[in-house]
Amino acid sequence: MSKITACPLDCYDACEILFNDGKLKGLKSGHTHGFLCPHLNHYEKYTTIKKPRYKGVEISLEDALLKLKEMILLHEKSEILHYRGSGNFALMQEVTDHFFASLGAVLTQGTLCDGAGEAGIIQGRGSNKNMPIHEVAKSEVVIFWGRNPHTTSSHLLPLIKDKKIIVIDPIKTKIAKMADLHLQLKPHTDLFLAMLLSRFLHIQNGCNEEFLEAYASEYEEYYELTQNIRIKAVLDQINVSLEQLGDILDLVKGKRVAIVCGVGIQKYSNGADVMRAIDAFAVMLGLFGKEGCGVSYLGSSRAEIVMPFNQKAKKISKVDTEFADFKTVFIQGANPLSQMPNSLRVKESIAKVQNIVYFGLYENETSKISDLVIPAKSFLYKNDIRTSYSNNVMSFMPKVANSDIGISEYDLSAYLCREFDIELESEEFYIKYFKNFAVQKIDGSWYVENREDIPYKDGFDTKTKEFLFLDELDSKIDEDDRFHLITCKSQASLNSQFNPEKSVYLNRCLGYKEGEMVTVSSVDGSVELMVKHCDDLREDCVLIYSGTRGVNNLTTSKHALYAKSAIFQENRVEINR
Ligand SMILES: Nc1nc2c(c(=O)[nH]1)N[C@H]1C(S)=C(S)[C@@H](COP(=O)(O)OP(=O)(O)OC[C@H]3O[C@@H](n4cnc5c(=O)[nH]c(N)nc54)[C@H](O)[C@@H]3O)O[C@H]1N2
Ligand SMILES: Nc1nc2c(c(=O)[nH]1)N[C@H]1C(S)=C(S)[C@@H](COP(=O)(O)OP(=O)(O)OC[C@H]3O[C@@H](n4cnc5c(=O)[nH]c(N)nc54)[C@H](O)[C@@H]3O)O[C@H]1N2
Ligand code: SF4
Ligand SMILES: [Mo]
Repeated sequence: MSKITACPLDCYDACEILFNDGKLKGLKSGHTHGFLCPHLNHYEKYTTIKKPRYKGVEISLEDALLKLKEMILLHEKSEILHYRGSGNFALMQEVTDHFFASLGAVLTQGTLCDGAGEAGIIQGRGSNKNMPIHEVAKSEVVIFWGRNPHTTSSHLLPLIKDKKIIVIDPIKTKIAKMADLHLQLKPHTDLFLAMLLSRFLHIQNGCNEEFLEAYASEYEEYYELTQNIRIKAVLDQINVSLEQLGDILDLVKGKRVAIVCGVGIQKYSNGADVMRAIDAFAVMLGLFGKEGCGVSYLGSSRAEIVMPFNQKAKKISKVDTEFADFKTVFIQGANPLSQMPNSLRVKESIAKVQNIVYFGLYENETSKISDLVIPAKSFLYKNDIRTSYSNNVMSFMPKVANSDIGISEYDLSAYLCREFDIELESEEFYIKYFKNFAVQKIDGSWYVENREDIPYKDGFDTKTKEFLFLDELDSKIDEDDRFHLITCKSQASLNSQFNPEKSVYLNRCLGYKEGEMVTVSSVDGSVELMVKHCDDLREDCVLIYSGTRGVNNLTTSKHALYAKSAIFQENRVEINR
C-alpha cells in the first residue's frame, strides 16, 4: 500500500513523496509536480551507518546510549555543547534541543546559510516574510538573482515556462543559457548593480510613485545616495553595460515581477546591504503586496510556528564555534568538519574536545573523528512533519517502513530525558501539536496557518510601516586581482551528503590542463584539487562546490556584518601548480 511522506532535506522544494514498496516517487498533485531530484531518486542507494561505535569499536545501541549518559554525567553541564546542523529539516529534529537546554548545556545560534541576506531584509522591511514560490506562477517576469534553480530548486521550473527570464549570476548556469537576458557580472558587485537599476528606473520615471509615497517615502533620499556611484567607472568594473541596464528596465517596467534570490548574493560580509539594495529595487518598482510580485528568498521554515520545546539556553555562534571550550560536544545532523568555514581552525579546535559524539546518517569527515557514533533513523523510519523556507506548505511525514537500524531524535531524547529526570511529552503529542498549525485549503494541501501568500499588503513591519532604504554607501568594489572563490551548490550532492564533488573548476583560458593538480590558497589555508574545465565561468573565478573536500580550508570564520552568519565567498584565492 502506498503512503505519503515528504523529503526531509535542507532544500527549497520540500517535495512530497509517494512511498510504495520501497520505491520513492514525487507526488503528482501539489508543488512536487510528480518528480523528485537525483538525491531522492537514489536515496536508498547511499550507505548509511548501521551500527553505533565507541572509539572505533562497534557496540550495541543500548551501550551507545549508556556511554552517552556517562559522558553527560562526567562534566559540568556548561561544558557540554549541542551542535545541530540542517541535515534534516523536519520539526522533530529540535526535540534534542529540549533535552540539552533543560539540562543546562550550551546550544548554538546563527547560520551557515542565509543569515546575512535575511538581516538585510529585516533592516529594510522590519521582518522576513517571504514571497512563497508558488506565487511565481502569476508573474510575467522572473529575475533569478544569485540562484541556480536547475540545481537547487528544480520544482519551480514548471512554474516559469512562458515567462520572461532575467539571470544575474557570474556563472553561465543552465537557467542563464535559457534566459532572455543574462548578466554575467563580477562577483560581489550586486549592490552596485541594484543601486544603479534603482537610479535609472528613477531617471526614466519608471518608479511606482503611488506605492513609494505610501510605503517608502524616503525614496528621493535613496535616489540621491545612488547618485554617489560613478556610472561609467562602476559599470566597467562590474562588467555590465548601459544597454544591459536599459534592457532589464524595459523588461520589468509595469510588469508583474518576481525577484527570486538565492544565497549566492550574500556570502559576503556586506551581504545584508546587498540584499537590502535588491529589496530597494523591488520597492522602487512597487512589487510588494501584489499578486505575482515580490522578492522570494529563504523565509524562515519555522515562521508562524511556536516551538513546543524548551530551547532557552546559553547559545554560541555556529560559525566560529570554539569547540575547545567544551568537554563533550554532541553533533547532530551536521558535518562541521566539512561545512563550517575555516576547516583548519575547526579541526584544531575540535581536536581538543574530550568526547565528540556524532549523531547522523552517513560516514563523513566528522563521524571519522568522533569518539561515539550513533546512527540516526532516516526519515522513512520515523514520525515527523516539515515546513519549507520557500513555500507555505506543511507536509506530514509519518513513518512509512520499519527498520532496526539507528534511533530517532525523539527516542534518543526520550531516553535522555528519562535518565535525567526531564519532562517530555509523548511523540504523538508533539506531532499533533505541530499539526494544529496547519490548515487545509481547497487544493487539498495543508498550509501553515497565518502565513501569507502576499505579504506586506498593508505596508511593511517597520515602526513607521515604511520601507527603510540604505542611507549610507559603505561598500567599495575591491580591486584585489586575486581570484574570486565561488562556492555554490552541486547537482550531485546536498552540501556534503550523497556524492560530493572532488575538483576545482576553472575556465580553460587560464591555461591549466584538465586532470592537473593545483593548490588553491587563501589567507586562511589551502587545498589541493584536480582541475576540471568549465567555460561557463568567468576568468576571474574559481569554482569549488559546497561539500568538496577541503573547500572550507579557504573560507573565513568571520561573521557577516549584521548577523551571526557565515561568509563563504569573502576570501580571495590564488592558484599554484
Ligand atoms: N542539489 C543541491 N540542492 C541544494 C543544496 C545542495 O547542496 N545541492 N543545498 C541546499 C541549501 S543548504 C541551500 S542554502 C540552497 C541554496 O541554493 P542557491 O540559493 O541556488 O545557492 P548557491 O547554489 O549557493 O548559489 C546560487 C548561485 O549564486 C551564484 N553566485 C555566486 N556568487 C554570486 C555573486 O556574487 N552574485 C550573484 N549575483 N550570484 C552569485 C552562483 O554562481 C550560483 O549559480 O540550496 C539547497 N539545495
Ligand atoms: N564552501 C561552502 N560551505 C558551505 C556552503 C557552501 O555553499 N559552500 N553552504 C553552507 C550552507 S548554505 C549550509 S545549509 C551548510 C550545511 O551544512 P550541514 O548542516 O553540516 O549539512 P550536510 O553537509 O548536508 O550534513 C548534514 C549531515 O546530517 C546528517 N543527517 C541527515 N539526515 C539526518 C537525520 O534525519 N538525523 C540526523 N541526526 N542526522 C541526519 C547526515 O549524516 C549529514 O552528514 O553548509 C554550509 N557550508
Ligand atoms: S528537490 Fe529537494 S525537496 Fe525535492 S526531493 Fe530533491 S532534495 Fe528533496
Ligand atoms: Mo543552506
